[in-house]
Amino acid sequence: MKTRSKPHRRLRASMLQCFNFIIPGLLFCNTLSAQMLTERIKLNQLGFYTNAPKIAIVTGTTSAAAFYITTTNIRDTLYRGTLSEEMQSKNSSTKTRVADFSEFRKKGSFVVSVPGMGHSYVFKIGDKVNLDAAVAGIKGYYYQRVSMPLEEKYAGKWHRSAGHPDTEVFIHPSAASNERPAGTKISSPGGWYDAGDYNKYIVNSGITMGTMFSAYEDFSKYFDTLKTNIPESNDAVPDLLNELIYNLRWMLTMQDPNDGGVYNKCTNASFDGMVMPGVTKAPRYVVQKGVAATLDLAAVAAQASRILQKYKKQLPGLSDSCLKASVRAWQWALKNPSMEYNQNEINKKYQPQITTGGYGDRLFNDEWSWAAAELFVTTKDKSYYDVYAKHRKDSLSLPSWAGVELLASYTLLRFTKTLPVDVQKDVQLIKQKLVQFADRYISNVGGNAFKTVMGQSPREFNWGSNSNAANQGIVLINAYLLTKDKKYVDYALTNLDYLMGRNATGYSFLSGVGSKSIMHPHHRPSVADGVTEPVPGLLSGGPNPGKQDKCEYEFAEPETTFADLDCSYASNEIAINWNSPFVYLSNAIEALQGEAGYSGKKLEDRK
Ligand code: 9MR
Ligand code: 9MR
Repeated sequence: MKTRSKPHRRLRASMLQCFNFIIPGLLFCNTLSAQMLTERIKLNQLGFYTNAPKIAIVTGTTSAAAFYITTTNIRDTLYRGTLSEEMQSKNSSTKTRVADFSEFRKKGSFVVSVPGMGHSYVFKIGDKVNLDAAVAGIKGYYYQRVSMPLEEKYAGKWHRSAGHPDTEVFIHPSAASNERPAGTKISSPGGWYDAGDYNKYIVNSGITMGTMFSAYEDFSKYFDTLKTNIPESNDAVPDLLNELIYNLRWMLTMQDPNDGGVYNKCTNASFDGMVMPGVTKAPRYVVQKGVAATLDLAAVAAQASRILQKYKKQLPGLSDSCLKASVRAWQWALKNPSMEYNQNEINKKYQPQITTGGYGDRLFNDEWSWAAAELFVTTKDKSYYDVYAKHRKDSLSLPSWAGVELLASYTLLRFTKTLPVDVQKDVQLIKQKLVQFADRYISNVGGNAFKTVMGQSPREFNWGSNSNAANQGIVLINAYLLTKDKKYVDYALTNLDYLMGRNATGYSFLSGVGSKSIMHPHHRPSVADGVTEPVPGLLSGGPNPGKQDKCEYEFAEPETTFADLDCSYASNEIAINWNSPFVYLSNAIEALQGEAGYSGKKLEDRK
């Protein structure tokens, strides 16, 4: 059916609702319900690009066969579509019908209306529809900055004083060395708070920085002009890089200059209460060094060094110091290859007990391969490649804080053309694997009740499940960059749609963005600042049937175990390693909307 855009051909939406019902007495009721907002229609609450696939998911059983796209006052029907057959979700008892209106290409603001059910939130069709989310996701990091006040002109109503200064941080007994005995102090200011808590963890900073530096390397032209209203916005360095440099400088302070090893974290002994940052004056510690932390810093600093070469004038010495730090970290790891950060073991030996996040990774192959790949691409020293090849696995897996090998693959693929010929051949195999990895995700969408890549298996719903959705999107974007096949962009977009509302919970998981976004994240400033709205631009962890926080949940199935409650750190905390793939995905989609364009065909017809 064609779009009815000419005014004289428009039908009254209310009449259309009623045509579906034979009994005239129902006419009035149905008109009313059509005018009521329903949360049963899940969609990207921001909207859709004009030429992109457009899908809303109607949840629950309905006798309606059709849906309508109407003006926001529900008066004028501009499009009529047929709802799909009912589908049963694999990840909960939710039943769905798909409303696919991809062929509707009118710009403006609309709602989806289903007879007998009501209408959706207002959404837009046009250009740059996800830009607010993309920019907010980057700005989220500014709000996480540790040792500086957030001024009102950048932070709006979430302005606050500086948090932890971290200029006097104790060497914990687990971290003691000859040059730095237990109880002596170092300075380790700046960086971002990890999450809803007030500690700073190198392992989690590793994947976070790598993901966003990769976003920059893949879309540098786009980021070079993107502004996020931060204190550095008027200098000659792109805002995204300035934000990353804020955390990078902190990471560098976590390296022991005496031996190149890197402390696992800068932390309180135990979690602060739900108060504003810096209110408690509990002592801060750096704890034992570890291979994961040290190799993560090696990887990040090698990548930073390569990127910041362009800014030697603006950032004198930084690129060079990063490379030095990276190589020294690498050498420390070679000398201490089995140094694991095991908090339980450490607590058996030393005081005070450290009970904040562990990020205790025991398997280092992926950190070796990632650090090696970054150092290889930056220095072109082939010996690093050999270490990479020795440690990499045969199959690809989605990145997580404990598994970073895919970041190595991305980097090698990004720079294939600059690599020696024999390495290029090897990298061709990685390309094949990555495209297969992406194709496998795509092949599952047809059977998914939400028509998203996310949700092909209940196992995807773990602590921080939303980062899985975003990281899958990155796999697809990389498949697009390698093949230039636009279908990968369309499928990546299904996961951005997921995060912005097309999911079983119906929430937009990014604070401050969307009609029904999370309001009560487990995030100390959002709880304690007295402002009704949570700090914006932060991605909630998402559905996690583990319920490790023992909060009260309304639902208990994999894709619905989510509570928008501040007690729920297992489903509704925010974290830097979850925001970063969101930043990559949302900004990649924005960067590609014009360049790649879309076919405008229905998603199902895109195979
Ligand atoms: O606030 C902490 C959060 O950042 C962590 O992810 C979570 C799991 O380690 O722990 C939270 O802190 C809770 C602690 O574990 C138990 N007592 C209550 C704390 C605040 O809710
Ligand atoms: O993201 C981490 C998740 O994979 C773990 O299962 C969980 C429990 O150890 O910890 C998560 O990380 C938290 C960290 O330990 C402390 N800061 C908040 C992080 C997000 O909840």
